[in-house]
Amino acid sequence: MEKMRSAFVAIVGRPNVGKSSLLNRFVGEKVAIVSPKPQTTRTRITGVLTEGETQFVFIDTPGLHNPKTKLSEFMVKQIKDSVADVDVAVLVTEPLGKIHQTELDLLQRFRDLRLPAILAINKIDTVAKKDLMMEKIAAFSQLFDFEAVVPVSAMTGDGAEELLEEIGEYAAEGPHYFPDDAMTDQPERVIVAEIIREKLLNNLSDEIPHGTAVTVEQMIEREDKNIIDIHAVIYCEKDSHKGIIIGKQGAMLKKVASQARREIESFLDIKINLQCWVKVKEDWRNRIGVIRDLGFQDN
Ligand SMILES: Nc1nc2c(ncn2[C@@H]2O[C@H](COP(=O)(O)OP(=O)(O)OP(=O)(O)O)[C@@H](O)[C@H]2O)c(=O)[nH]1
Ligand SMILES: [Mg+2]
Repeated sequence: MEKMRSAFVAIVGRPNVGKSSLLNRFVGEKVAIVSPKPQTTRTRITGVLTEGETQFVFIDTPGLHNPKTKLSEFMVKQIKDSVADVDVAVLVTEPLGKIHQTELDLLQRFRDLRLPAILAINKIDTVAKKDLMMEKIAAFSQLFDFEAVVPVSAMTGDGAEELLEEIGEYAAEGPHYFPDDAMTDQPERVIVAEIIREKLLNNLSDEIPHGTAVTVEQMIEREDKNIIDIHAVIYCEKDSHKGIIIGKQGAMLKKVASQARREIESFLDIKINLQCWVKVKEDWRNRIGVIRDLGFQDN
């Protein structure tokens, strides 16, 4: 019999570079929400892929940024902790643009931990001319001795196999820590809440969705019917935000809820009845007690 192997992999990088999209691409299912807005991911999200004897355990992280609230301090700590105990890190970056201070900070972290790192240049579907991308690769390679540099597109899947192969080099002999058919360690309730938050990010402008948190208070399957009643609460920071989230005659909330319902139904593979309430918790992102209550805890 072949030996069992596993690889723990931290996916890190700046906000919005496509870390969660890559995770979803590897796992083959949407286990992390994705949006065009930076700072979408707030916690460490584990995605699991088992291929033959090798189990990959990916840890998706919030994008590294300069924290401005207690919530973002928590997010930044999640990133630092996530690289502490893995076999390899994947630093995700975009093909163009300069190298940012936060990326230099991550490289320093890899050095401190003597952690092997692979550079993934994501979104290559967006660049027609590859020479500027080559410049960025050269600049990064001068700064750090990467184990490999892999151009990839989480969107089209180009390069994903190659990247996985490189990551597989760091699999160590050892048991599989998750069942072979597992895709994530997140409870269903959390995924449901995240799907609702994704629809808020996609439908509302700038600051408002960043100040929202979603919790699922109730998720109960009816005895007689194939239907689940879900009660969710959307927290926001101000009364004025509450008005915008609800919208004219409830139009915005209806839109968000119906988009979320469709996706939750296909995720759970059952009909659902989704009720969303909007509540205000002033300045919650700066209140430690509140962010703990909302499930942001160190584990
Ligand atoms: N064109 C293109 N867009 C991509 C690709 N990968 C991700 N995106 C888009 O980039 C945006 C950000 O993607 P995410 O996966 O949420 O990025 P992230 O790094 O997880 O972001 P944070 O969680 O905020 O740190 C979304 O609009 C994605 O659809 C890609 O390969 N090509
Ligand atoms: Mg993300």
